[in-house]
Amino acid sequence: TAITVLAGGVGGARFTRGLREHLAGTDAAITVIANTGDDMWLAGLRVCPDLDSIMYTLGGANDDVRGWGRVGESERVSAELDAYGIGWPWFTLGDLDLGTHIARSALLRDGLTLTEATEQLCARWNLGVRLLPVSDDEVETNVEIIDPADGTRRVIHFEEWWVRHRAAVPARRFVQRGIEGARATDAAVEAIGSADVVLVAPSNPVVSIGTLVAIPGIAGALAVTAAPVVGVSPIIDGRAVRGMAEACLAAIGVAATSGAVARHYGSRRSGGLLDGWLVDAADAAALPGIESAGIRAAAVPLWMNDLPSSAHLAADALLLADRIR
Ligand code: GDP
Ligand code: FO1
Ligand code: CA
Repeated sequence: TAITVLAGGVGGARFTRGLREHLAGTDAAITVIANTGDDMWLAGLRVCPDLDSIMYTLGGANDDVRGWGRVGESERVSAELDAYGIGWPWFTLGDLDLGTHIARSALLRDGLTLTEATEQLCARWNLGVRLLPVSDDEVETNVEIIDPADGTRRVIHFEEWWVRHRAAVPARRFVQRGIEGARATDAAVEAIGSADVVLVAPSNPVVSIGTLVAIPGIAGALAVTAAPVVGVSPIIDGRAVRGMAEACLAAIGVAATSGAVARHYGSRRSGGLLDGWLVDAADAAALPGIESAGIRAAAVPLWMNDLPSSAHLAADALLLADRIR
């Protein structure tokens, strides 16, 4: 069986780690298509937060306490960059993490695509899954805010809104800079088309899955694939359990509930994304509303607190897909 996962950073990485665990010892092949809208050039280097969260988490090198970057990290180089006034002082590139960004930038400068560079970086980690960026083109999620200092409209990088302002400044809207001219990679389109099951990880519905699905080529591939498309809610009991999904949903006028996110994604039968949707046991009351929107739904525990709970969640997603097929 071929299983393709659409993923953002932390939620996508934890879910995929569970899926890999659940399928260990089988001949199932996992392909992960990762969001690239958070990517940026910083200090002359290409930084890809979601690809790296997945690579480090599956490689066993992620700092799971902090949630991002390398475990056992040090920050000597970033202090030097700060002293030169290079980069963003509020965005720390750790020394080990910088090794990844330097290697990636070297490969890109040699003319490799991001897909090829990612494959080469991942070869070192023995991930047991194929990791693909959704696009080789540069797409950058920006956030329109009203500057609290002077009341003017400003457009800033998503990371500035999230890491510098901690999402405390309301986002008026999200803009994917460069998306019109971008294309999904052939590899990503093919991974959706040839999949037996497509899973939408419990990732940020706006800036991770929203951006990924908006890349030209992805929605079309999802519309025609023979595989059932099953998603997992990133909202449990009205809250994003980690991260800033609530603030992102508010900006696009979607309530932070598992039912509202399902209806926002929509039923594949009526031009949307989903055939199936998992909500948490605490959200079982949302099931009828989701089903009446044309999406098969089930309530199961959605907390990915450790490897067993993540693996169990992945198994539940595959079970729902089996019931749809
Ligand atoms: P990011 O790119 O690092 O922000 O990560 P993602 O976009 O992949 O996912 C972030 C979202 O994952 C958060 O906003 C949460 O809504 C969701 N999430 C995180 N941990 C869990 C969990 O244990 N269970 C579920 N269901 N969702 C989670
Ligand atoms: N998150 C932070 O809160 N502070 C940082 O300084 C920071 C640095 C950083 C460097 C590389 C990287 O891949 C991720 C990094 N993150 C940092 C996490 C990341 O910005 C976000 O959590 C995700 O992009 C949110 O989707
Ligand atoms: Ca992200």
